[in-house]
Amino acid sequence: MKVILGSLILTTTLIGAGSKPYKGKIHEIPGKIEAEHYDEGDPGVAYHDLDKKNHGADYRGPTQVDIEKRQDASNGHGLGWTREGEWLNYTVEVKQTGTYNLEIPVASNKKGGIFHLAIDGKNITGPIQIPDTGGWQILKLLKIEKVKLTKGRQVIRAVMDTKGPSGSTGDIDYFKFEKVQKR
Ligand SMILES: [Ca+2]
Ligand SMILES: [Ca+2]
Repeated sequence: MKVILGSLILTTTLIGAGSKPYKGKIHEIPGKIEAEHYDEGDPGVAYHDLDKKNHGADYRGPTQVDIEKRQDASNGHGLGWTREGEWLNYTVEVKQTGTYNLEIPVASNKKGGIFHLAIDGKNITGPIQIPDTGGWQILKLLKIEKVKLTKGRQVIRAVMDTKGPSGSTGDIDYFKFEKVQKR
């Protein structure tokens, strides 16, 4: 029992440790988080990328994550070449505890895979399936409703769970959180 407890404590300590906000700027929620603005830090700390070759644009200098330059994307860039098992951290400041709706533009040639967002290892969105959007160059907006968030600074992790017939999880432009207003 002690061994199991020990490893649980270790896991909790490691999540988010050493993962630092991109350019020192914490993402604010409500707000838009560019997928290409994942945290700074070493591989295995701020992100995990499986592609040996660094695909795409030289947007952030030395990083293994594959960032694609695309004119139709917000900030002119998005994540590309996402693989099953990859993940990225985003340090955020949630301004208000409550329920949020989430918008995520994605692209996939053939059906993509499933991903989710997590905080401290807890899945906050449930499985998000990336559909066939009609091609890698066609972004479609996914809407995820009723994501519960607690006020404060925390690390959101985007986790690529599976790949689809496309061979990838899918291209991701940004994550936009909007607070659900009570009526
Ligand atoms: Ca990759
Ligand atoms: Ca983007």
